[in-house]
Amino acid sequence: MTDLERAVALLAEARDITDRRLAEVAARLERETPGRIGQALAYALGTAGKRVRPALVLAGYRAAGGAGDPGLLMAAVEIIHTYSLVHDDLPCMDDDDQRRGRPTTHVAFDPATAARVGYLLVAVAVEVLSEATAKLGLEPEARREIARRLLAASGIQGMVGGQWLDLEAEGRSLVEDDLTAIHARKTGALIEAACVVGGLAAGAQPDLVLGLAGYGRDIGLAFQVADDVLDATASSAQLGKTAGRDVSLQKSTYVSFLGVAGARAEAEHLAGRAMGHLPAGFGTSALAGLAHYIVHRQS
Ligand code: GRG
Repeated sequence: MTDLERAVALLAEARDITDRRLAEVAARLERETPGRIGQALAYALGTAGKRVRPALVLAGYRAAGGAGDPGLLMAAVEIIHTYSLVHDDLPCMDDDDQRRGRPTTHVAFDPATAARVGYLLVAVAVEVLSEATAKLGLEPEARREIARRLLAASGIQGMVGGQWLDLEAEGRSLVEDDLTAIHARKTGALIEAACVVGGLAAGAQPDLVLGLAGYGRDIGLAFQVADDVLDATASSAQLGKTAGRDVSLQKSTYVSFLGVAGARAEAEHLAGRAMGHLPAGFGTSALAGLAHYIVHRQS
């Protein structure tokens, strides 16, 4: 099996595990939250994503020797990602009407409902995270560190801060370093945290945690560079969301700085560099394959 084939198999496994866990969470939320909000929560959780972040949790977990079931941890990370997509698509942010091949949550319901869904999902993610680390039987210190890493990556130093800067930058010209700082926080931080919490859940030693963080940082950036390329080159049908948004929102992107070929080369460079962070013997085939997949994906 090649590295890429191994990554594709891992992604399929992660998709299966995550979809099952999210369906359980969605069914519970729909029971507990009557009416439209419950339905909208289940709608948002029911969309079919690639589940790249759960696959990275699983790969980090297994690289550190984990042999249990990190399914709830994978789901917690995906719930944070799902909330960010629901809010990202809102009229006050990127104002998009399609996501994962379906109407966005605010189009299927309404913007106020979608805003509430996003806020509620943050609390749901923390609840699922807490259950995940308890079920894995982790010590309090490991549970605390996993929560700290995931929530810090989601907050002002990570995803929210990156999105904020990204919105402020619309219509303004940036230098490449500004763009890298935005991408690293908006998209890279959660991807980095996915790798790290996977490792921590399996008791990874500090050198591996550091290596997974470096690997995650580089593939996280590569992921957003590849996203810029797809936005400029793929069709809406292929992406399941509106293509060409970066140009219509006048965003600076890696494609606007480097052109399509230059951006592709940059993503490739970052993916190669990512593997160099891992300590000798831990650069597993699945991690190598995922880095390759992230750069060459078609959606
Ligand atoms: C309050 C300012 C403020 C922000 C709230 C909305 C938000 C937080 C953050 C936005 C983060 C975001 C949407 C980043 C883009 C990341 C990205 C490239 C998403 C696409 O991920 P894929 O390709 O999607 O993994 P699927 O659908 O496969 O899961």
